[in-house]
Formats: sequence, C-alpha cells, structure tokens
Amino acid sequence: MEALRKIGQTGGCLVSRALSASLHRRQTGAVPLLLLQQKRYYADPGSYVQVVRDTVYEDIAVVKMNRKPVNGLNKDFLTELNITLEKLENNASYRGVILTSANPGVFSAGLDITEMYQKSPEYTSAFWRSLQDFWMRLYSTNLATVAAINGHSPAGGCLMALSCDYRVMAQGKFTIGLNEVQLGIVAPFWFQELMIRTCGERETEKALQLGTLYSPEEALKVGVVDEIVPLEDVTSVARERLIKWLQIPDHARVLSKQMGRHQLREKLHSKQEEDIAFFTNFITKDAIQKSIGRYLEGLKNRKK
Ligand code: CO8
Repeated sequence: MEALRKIGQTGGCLVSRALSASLHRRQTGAVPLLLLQQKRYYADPGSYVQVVRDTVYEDIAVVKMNRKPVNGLNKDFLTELNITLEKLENNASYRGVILTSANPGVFSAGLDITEMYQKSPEYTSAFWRSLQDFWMRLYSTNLATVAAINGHSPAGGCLMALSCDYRVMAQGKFTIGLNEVQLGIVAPFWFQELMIRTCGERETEKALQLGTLYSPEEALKVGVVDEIVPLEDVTSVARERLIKWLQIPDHARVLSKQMGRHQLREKLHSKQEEDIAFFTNFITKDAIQKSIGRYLEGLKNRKK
C-alpha cells in the first residue's frame, strides 16, 4: 500500500504536465503528420546520445544511441543514457521518448563485452551498477517509452527494448533476444523476470537456456516485439504509437504502468548490492573469463 501511495503522489503533477502539453498543442495548432518532424535539441560534443525534439509533438523526445560501431553499452554510455533520461524526466515539457539507434543495422549489441573482460573487481562492480541504475530508470520511468528497434538487438539491447512500453522492430535480417548463455554467462534474475512478464514462462525458459536470437517475425510471434514494419518506417510508426500512448491522461497511464512495474523494480533495488556482488564474483572467475575471451575472439574472427 505504501508503494501505491508513493506512486499516487506523482500523479498530481503529471495531470498538470498533460494539460500544459495539450494546451501547447492547441496553441500551436499542431496536427499529426505522417512524416517524422524533428529538431535537434542537444548532443554534447563527444557524447554517445543525441536527443531530438519532435517539432509537432514537442512533448516527444527521440533519443538516439550513437556509440560506434554497435552501441556497445560501456559504463560511460550507460551513465550518459541514465542522465539523459533523468534530464528528460525533470523537464516537464517532455512526456514521451522514442529510443532508437543512430548506427545503421544495430539497435544495440548489448553490453560492451570488453567491459567484462580482464577488468578489476572494483571496475566490474561500478560497470554493473551503471547498468542496474539505467535499467531501473528506463523500466519505471513516468515517461511513455517506445523502442524503435532499427537493427540487431541481442542481450542488453533486448533488455532495453523489453523495458520500453511498446516495441516496433524493423523487418529484415536482424535478430533480438537474450543470448547470454552463448557467451557462457547467465542472464540475471531481473533480465529473466522481464522476459517472463513479456512472453511467458515456457517461452522464456526455452529462450534463455538456448540463448535464442529471434528473427523479427519470430519475435512478433512470441511477443518479444509488438509490431514489425519496414526499416524505413520504424521511427514514424514508433512515433504514431507513442502519440496514442500520450492521448491517455498521464496520471492514469503512469499509475497503471507503476502498478505493473513497481514490484520488479523494487526487487532489484532491494537486492542491488547482492546482485553486484554476484555479478562481480561470477564474471571475474577464471573459467568465465576464458569463455568471454573465446567469444570476443570469435566476434573478431567472424568476418575473416
Ligand atoms: N561488445 C564489444 N564489442 C562488440 C560487441 C559487444 N557486445 N558486439 C560487436 N562488437 C565489436 C566487434 O567485435 C567488431 O569489432 P572489430 O571492428 O574490432 O572487429 C565491431 O564491434 C563490429 O561488430 P560486427 O562486425 O560484428 O558488426 P555487425 O554489424 O556485423 O554485427 C552484431 C552486429 C549482430 C550486433 C554483432 O556484432 C554481434 O552479434 N555482437 C555480439 C552481441 C552479443 O553477443 N552481445 C552480448 C553482450 S552480453 C549482455 O549484453 C548481457 C550480459 C549479462 C551478463 C550477466 C552475467 C551474470
């Protein structure tokens, strides 16, 4: 009950945010356009994240991940993503986010595997904390979130997509899934529970044990994504879906989202240190390091 009371407290200011956003649309006479209209909002020099404000629906931010070549999530990138989302949450003029990639062909290759290889326990712990912190924010943000998955999305890439409120994926030779076991590592409980919440226990059990990477059609069938569209339409369709989300009064949408997500977010929050200790202990073991080293070597040699 205490948790629900806290969630409820956020509702009041969201009503006024929703009202001011719709008032703004009335004042500007903005109407939906099929084409995505964006203006550049901010991207610090050397940053890995670009934020672009929609010119029509100014309460929508398009967050483009831009760490070359494959949006590998290292500690700095995860921290920047977390700060970006926090800034958007604290800016009352935003109500929704489209998360996508600026790098062609890849939404995100997941965690930067080099961050888990031959690093000190201290660094490994800090790295894992940066992932947990970003995930807790993304999963339970009051902003409406749509993933525009415009390329491959394995492991941590899939985690980000699953954490959004809606997922639109590009058709084509892309894959998505939690493939951790293929590296000889194991998806932690919060990855697993998120997947179970999305596509059920049996599917998750099979997919996690095999490290299944789904084609877009397979991902749609099992519910890992909500929709598949041609690559060139991914962002505009994601935008249309987000607009639908934003037509719901914010206080009701947010309360409903938090009632569904609060428990898993709190579960990780209450076990954060335990989860860090487990990850650090696991990943720094000799056998696991060997396995990761072999996988990295395989990645490098893939195209030879
Ligand atoms: N980390 C670091 N480097 C990477 C990664 C990565 N995840 N993915 C690719 N790279 C590197 C490649 O080695 C290559 O480097 P180089 O140019 O020096 O040879 C470069 O990025 C480009 O990669 P590709 O040429 O392979 O690019 P493609 O566009 O052909 O393919 C793919 C893109 C499909 C994404 C492909 O690169 C791929 O399959 N990558 C591996 C993805 C993967 O397996 N990620 C798993 C990460 S683990 C994770 O996210 C969760 C861990 C949870 C741990 C829990 C433990 C308890």
